[in-house]
Amino acid sequence: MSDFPSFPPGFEFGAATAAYQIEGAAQEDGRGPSIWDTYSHTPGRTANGDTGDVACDHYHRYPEDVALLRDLGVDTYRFSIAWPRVVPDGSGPVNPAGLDFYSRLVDELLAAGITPAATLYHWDLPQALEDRGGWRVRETAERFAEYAAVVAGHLGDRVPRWITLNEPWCSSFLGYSVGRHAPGAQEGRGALAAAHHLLVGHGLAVQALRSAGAREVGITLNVDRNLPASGSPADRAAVVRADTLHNLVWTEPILAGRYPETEEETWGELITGQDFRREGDLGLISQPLDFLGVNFYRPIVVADAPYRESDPARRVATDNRYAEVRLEGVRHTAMDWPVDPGSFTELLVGLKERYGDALPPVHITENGSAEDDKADADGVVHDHDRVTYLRDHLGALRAAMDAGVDVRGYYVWSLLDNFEWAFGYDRRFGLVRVDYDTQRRTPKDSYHWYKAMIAAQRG
Ligand code: GBH
Repeated sequence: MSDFPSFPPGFEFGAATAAYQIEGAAQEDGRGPSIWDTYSHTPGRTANGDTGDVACDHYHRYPEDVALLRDLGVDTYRFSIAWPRVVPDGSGPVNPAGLDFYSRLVDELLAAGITPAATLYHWDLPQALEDRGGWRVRETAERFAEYAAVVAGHLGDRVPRWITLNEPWCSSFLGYSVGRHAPGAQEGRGALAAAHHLLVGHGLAVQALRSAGAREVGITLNVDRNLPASGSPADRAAVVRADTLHNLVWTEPILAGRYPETEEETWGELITGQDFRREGDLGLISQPLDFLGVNFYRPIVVADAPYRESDPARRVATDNRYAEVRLEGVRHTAMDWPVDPGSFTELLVGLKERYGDALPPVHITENGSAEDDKADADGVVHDHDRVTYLRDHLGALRAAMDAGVDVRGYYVWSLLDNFEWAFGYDRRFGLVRVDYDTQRRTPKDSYHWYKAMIAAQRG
């Protein structure tokens, strides 16, 4: 079919999910509580009070889900491991039943000819660690490395690809500054300390994974494409602050071994005189990676704006004197996110221009769209808009590769409709429809399209 973009031999196609969004079984087999259990069970935090208690019941239905992946024809599947299943209290005893679940999942994938790619942390911090300060304190990074060593020791011979953290921006800034993700804090220096300790945790986990013989190690970032609302110097300066907050805080230490030179103009006194950074941290954080995982959904248009909070003592770390502006003239998804595939190309080319040979090969670890799916009585969904989104973003990815960016693979978000964090079950990203009353899975048109696209590559 001529409207399929064509990719070089060896390019990998996959699908992605995350533990808390699909597993359910929140209290089974010794799993401890995570910050997302606490947060979602707190009234007013999630849409409709939705929680991940049951989610897609993947914990019990994983063989059916792996069968869907096999039929889809993917090369690889990205899932995440729930830290509180493996180490229920965040430190101390390991829970063999938790490890066993992931061991069975990995064996099921391998038997289906699918390469497992495991994320160690997709936001579900053991609550016991949050009670001791969470990512605000360095101890959490140390506990994370211990957990990484346990998991890698158990699965390292069967899982070739490891991702330390998923979108640490969300863990630090949405969790400790915006407050729209667990643990729901709204802080200034606490969020900046969390960002730093996530970076340290990443570095320590890379060491633990390497010692256990892990083959490919990387991290997944939600690098943003920030566009100025106008050509004015004020709006351009706002873009610099947005880039610092969203991107440079991660990419500079990880890829260039330095802190962003624009951090003072972005955070002022929140970042000056901080005491959470230690000698040697940058070396730890900037260890070479085998790949960079990039999640891309949409561009963000920013305009200069005043501080939201006039009292400097009460400013949070995301109060950076800019506002998001609606991008006009393009379609918006059910998340109200603008659809602009060209931004995907520009983001990747921009990363290559900035970091050159220091940019490792890239895997797109998430891309997809939430749409206002209408299911018929049989659960069938004709999600034309999602197909168009995927086709255009794969085309944009191909364009970035043509422009010299070394991209090795693409994971669609997501295999299944699932728990979309603060939006609960109201937003559907799946290629497969989930009926949450019956847990029936029904492939959508986008599933059939993705399957045909993958098959066409092998022509
Ligand atoms: C990714 O986050 C996640 O890795 C994945 O788990 C998620 O399901 C997927 O994308 C789709 O969202 O309006 O303040 O509540 C992408 C970044 C972070 C974007 C949370 C939406 C909501 C912020 N997402 N954000 S808020």
